[in-house]
Amino acid sequence: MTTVTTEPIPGQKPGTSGLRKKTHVFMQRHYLENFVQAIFDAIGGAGGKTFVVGGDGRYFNDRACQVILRMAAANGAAKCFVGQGGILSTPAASHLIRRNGTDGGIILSASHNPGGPDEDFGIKFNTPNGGPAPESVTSKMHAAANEMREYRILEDHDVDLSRAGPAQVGDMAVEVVDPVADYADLMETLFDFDAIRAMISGGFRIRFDAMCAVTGPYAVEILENRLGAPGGTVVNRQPLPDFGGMHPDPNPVWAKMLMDEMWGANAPDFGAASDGDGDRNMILGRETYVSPSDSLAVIAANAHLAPGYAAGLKGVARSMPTSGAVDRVAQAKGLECFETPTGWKFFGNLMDAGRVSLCGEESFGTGSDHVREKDGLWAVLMWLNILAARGQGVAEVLASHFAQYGRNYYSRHDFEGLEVEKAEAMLGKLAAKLEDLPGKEFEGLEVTTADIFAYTDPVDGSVAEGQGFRIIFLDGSRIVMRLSGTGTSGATLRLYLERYMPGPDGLDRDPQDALGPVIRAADEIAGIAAHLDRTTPDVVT
Ligand code: G16
Repeated sequence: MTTVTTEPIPGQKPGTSGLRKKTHVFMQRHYLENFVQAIFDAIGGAGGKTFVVGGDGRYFNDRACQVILRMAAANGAAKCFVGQGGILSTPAASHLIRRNGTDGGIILSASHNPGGPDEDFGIKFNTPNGGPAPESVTSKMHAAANEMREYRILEDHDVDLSRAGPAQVGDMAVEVVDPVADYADLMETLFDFDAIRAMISGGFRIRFDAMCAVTGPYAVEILENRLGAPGGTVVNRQPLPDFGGMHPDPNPVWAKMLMDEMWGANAPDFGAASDGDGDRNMILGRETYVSPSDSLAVIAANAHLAPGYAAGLKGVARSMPTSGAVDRVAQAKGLECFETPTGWKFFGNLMDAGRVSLCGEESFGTGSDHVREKDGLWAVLMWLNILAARGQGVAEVLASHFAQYGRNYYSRHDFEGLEVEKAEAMLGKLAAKLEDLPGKEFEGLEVTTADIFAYTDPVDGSVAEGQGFRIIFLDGSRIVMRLSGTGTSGATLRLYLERYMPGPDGLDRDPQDALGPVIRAADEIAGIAAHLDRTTPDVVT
């Protein structure tokens, strides 16, 4: 065991979801080690503790796992559960933490960001409840990293992670576990696999795009092996260190291959994709795109059709930028509905306290209290269960949902690769004029509220400020703006747009068209084109 002298490295500040940087930054001397030591220091040391370790298999995942194991051993940890090959999807890691009652887990992933030596890497710590560390913990990590003078590591051979079974690093026990089995078993307890199997054997066709990322083996086991979908249902199924050059972000832009198939001749009945670490999902029907906000609302309205949720939901929560579609379902069903800042970590307390059992975000994240992370395949299975139980297709389910609740037209426009100073200057000017906006009219829409969202956690009273700009209009339309907290270079402006139409007319318009006045109002109010020199967003979801 050696104690290595080091120095604080600037910039080790976790963002929306852990520390994300370019891979070459993580591969710099001491970079990973400093942060791992900061994690252990922030949780009061690793002595006698147990952890889960694994990641999405991106470039450097294998080396980082070995470093973490040797550092955990040198810091006195009793045991680590590691996914075979160093692989664990984020929801599977969350499940393993909870199932084995560990003191937390270290997950290696930059989620939906591309992977490879020139792309992105990331690391995050999940607490014993299986969820992402809250800000009270991540701020301690940042503080510890800023003071870092030495870290502890064991000089040892690599652990053989290629086979499941027991192993040893110094005095620390290691258990290499099948990354898929426990997770797939959990899914069988939540959903009606018989009904889904019957629907598939009746000719219902599925395409699942794993985007050469971590969900390939999970989707093959669940959809093909356990549910009987034909071989080849899962495409891009082999996890690769660079995701085969794909950008594993399941949205209409990056999952283009799947979109083309779903809009092509002889399209399958159902399409879905997941991201780098398996926690995001995109749901599609034939020529039908389900916006994540609508998906959350449809699930809230129909979750009782799945055996694991037959008793009804405890309550629901959505991130502030997510549309209010789910609020309407909650109101109709008499459920508590919470609005939290962006970041899955904000749902943890609500789930632990038994206040909510369904959560969702516009950023293609949906999940329940079966784990403490969003869960891509869970959302896919929930949809399949709903379709099987209702005997309807995706488009029919959506149409009947809109007919009942009205439609919250919704879109997110991303402006990527911005100069940080320019983006901040634009938002600074917007902040200065917020209090003058109420009462003013833009594109025929009157502003009623303009503020910067702050959240007080109803469970522990912690306060999160500066969580995005909100401009709300008299008819309920909404503009939200914030800078992404998951990028690794420059700034990304996220512009969220929403407009409600009660129906019965006007429920099947093109969202960009329906949102036209809100989009123009956003530019008029914030001066996006003028400040950023951009007229077209890079990604529209
Ligand atoms: C992470 C968080 C999500 C958040 C998303 C987008 O997702 O876990 O809660 O909604 O980032 O964050 P931002 O808008 O700041 O980029 P993931 O899938 O990247 O872990």
